[in-house]
Amino acid sequence: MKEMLEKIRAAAAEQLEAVTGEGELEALRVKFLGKKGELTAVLRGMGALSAEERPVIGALANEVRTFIEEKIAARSERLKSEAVSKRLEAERIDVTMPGKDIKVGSRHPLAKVELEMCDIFRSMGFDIVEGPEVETDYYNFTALNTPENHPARDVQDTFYITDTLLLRSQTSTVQVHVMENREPPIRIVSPGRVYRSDAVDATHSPMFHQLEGLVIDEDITMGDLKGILEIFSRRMFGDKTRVRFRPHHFPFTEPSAELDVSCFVCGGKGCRVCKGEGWIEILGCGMVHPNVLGMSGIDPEKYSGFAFGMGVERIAMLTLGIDDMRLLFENDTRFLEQF
Ligand code: 2NM
Repeated sequence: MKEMLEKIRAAAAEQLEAVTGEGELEALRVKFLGKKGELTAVLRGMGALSAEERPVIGALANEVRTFIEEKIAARSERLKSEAVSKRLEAERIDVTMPGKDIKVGSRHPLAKVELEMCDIFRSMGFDIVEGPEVETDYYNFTALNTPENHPARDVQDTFYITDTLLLRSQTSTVQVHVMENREPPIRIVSPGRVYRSDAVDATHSPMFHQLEGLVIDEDITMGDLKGILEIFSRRMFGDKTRVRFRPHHFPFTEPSAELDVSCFVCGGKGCRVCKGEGWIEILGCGMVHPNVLGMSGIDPEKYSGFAFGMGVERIAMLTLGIDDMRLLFENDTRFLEQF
């Protein structure tokens, strides 16, 4: 029996040394120390021993049990610390490595130009008012003195949703709502998206942005219109900018005009940007038609006003120095990053 116990001790020592995981370790514990284990089997046979042999073998059996228990505990400790070292190695962080290049977003150049335009008007006491992009034909056309047979009403030009619902083709719709709901004095600009049934090319897009302005009070004259738009032009295009008003026609204003600014690239001598003209057209404007005031509940005998409208993309293209509107909509970050 002594021999058997020594054999168990040797076998346990050898097999425990070869263990590679907690599962295998537990299996060996059961094999050697469990109820049906090898050591228990030997102890069961002790009844057949003589009274002299029994305490000697008993003591040896206990010694072997303690030996195996300690081996198992030591092996378990080593397995645990090996697992920790392995994990530390796998999750090692080299704090001297260069950091990742994190891309930080920024405002779109078109949004920057729109904000700059709004800021100029805000500084002159204008409120910024926004409104719905889906409108009725009343707000987009009728209330703006645009006759039933006017070409702008055509499905060729305007996106209709139903017979009477459409995607606004100008932001003056917002100004009609304001005229209906506020008493003069009114001083507002309305920036926003507008929609026209145009094919995409370098200067057209079915969706673009406008900024329209409206001032209504007693005794507002064409002189007020000219003053405000001249100040705007100087702030937007530079102190040396000169302005020129050319007669024009819009259904919603009378008289109407277009505004040219002297070329801010060549100063008026003629260059590629102004196409040799020395002047660049930037907006349409005029004195609000008495019919427009009247339809929205403002007494044209008591009040007068001026209005203007311009394309944000056009102003952005001029000030950013680009000649294709599509660059503003493609969102190629290599282009956008330049601004
Ligand atoms: C333009 C040109 C001229 C305009 C008119 C109005 C309103 F609502 F008061 F009648 N808002 N904007 C207007 C006038 C717009 O865009 C080229």
